Amino acid sequence: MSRVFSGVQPTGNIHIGNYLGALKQFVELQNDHDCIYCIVDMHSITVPQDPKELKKHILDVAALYLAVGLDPEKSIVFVQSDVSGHAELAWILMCNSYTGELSRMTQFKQKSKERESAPAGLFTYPILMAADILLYDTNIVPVGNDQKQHIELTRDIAIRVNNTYGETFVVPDGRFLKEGARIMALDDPLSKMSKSAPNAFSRISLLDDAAKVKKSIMRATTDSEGSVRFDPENKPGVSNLLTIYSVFSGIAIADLEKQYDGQGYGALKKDLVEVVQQNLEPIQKRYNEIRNSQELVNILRDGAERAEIIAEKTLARVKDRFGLGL
Ligand code: ATP
Ligand code: LTN
Repeated sequence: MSRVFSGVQPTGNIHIGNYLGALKQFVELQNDHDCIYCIVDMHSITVPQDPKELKKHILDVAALYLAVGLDPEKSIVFVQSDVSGHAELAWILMCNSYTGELSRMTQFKQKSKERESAPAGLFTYPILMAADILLYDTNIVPVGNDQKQHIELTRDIAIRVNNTYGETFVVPDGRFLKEGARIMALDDPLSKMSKSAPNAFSRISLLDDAAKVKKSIMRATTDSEGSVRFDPENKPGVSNLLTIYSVFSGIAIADLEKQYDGQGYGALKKDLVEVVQQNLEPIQKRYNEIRNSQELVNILRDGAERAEIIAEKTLARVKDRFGLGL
């Protein structure tokens, strides 16, 4: 069975972009793949975090993983910092990566632009991500489109090490969805929906109540044309709403265009509010059941133990290839 690995940062509540672009795939893959899903807390400290909030968000994301349908019987679910091999392998990979290739990463350019001086960890972030993936001999990495460049870099590093030190790493492939891989911000359909954007109405979090969902969608930026048509270039706002509608409801975009032909954006938005609320309801119910349970902690502990066994094997192989240790 091929191995799947992916991660989400505990930097805030998961939004429908994370869900439609990544988590929905996680759940689909667990039936016929060997899946490992991680809460990448060490990635989140590449920008300052409040320690209390971070601890809380780790459990929030873990509970959401389970609430959207990840089954600990089928998938390994764990917290990155519980398995020290991630940091260890990252160092080895760092010594086999170049500052030039890291400077080209658009996420680094964007995130470092926002601050006066950038932490070194923000620069080496993609290498820790490569370590996460390569540590588990991963074949497939389900992620949103924004991670394409990081996956390419991971592949480059794996191929480079294999060429220099002999077959060491499995070279992974990214898995990107056709629809949902890039959900845009509701207030600015030219930027991706993001956990960290200051305007809370720019996103819908999986834990938002009905009133917040309604307000965010009814306020969403559209255009002045008034016709419901999928055209991301000229009508990014309406196209984004159609994508969200389609992925949540399973109705093809072309059918939605027909259904709302001749109606204004009001009708589309009103129905979308309902579709989103209906989808979030069971997720929130399960989340509330599990969030404060001992079961959640036990699942993460057990996940870390299982992950560590695989990680240690890979690390031993890597150290041997590099001539490290006794
Ligand atoms: P931030 O929003 O704070 O920049 P993030 O949500 O991009 O953070 P992660 O939590 O690590 O960062 O992302 C988890 C997964 O969700 C990744 O696979 C990422 O590609 C995907 N993802 C993030 N934003 C979107 C989006 N707007 N549309 C689709 N997928 C997304
Ligand atoms: N960089 C990713 C999160 C992430 C990840 C990973 C995804 C860290 N390590 C390994 C897939 C595999 C992000 O910001 N979305």
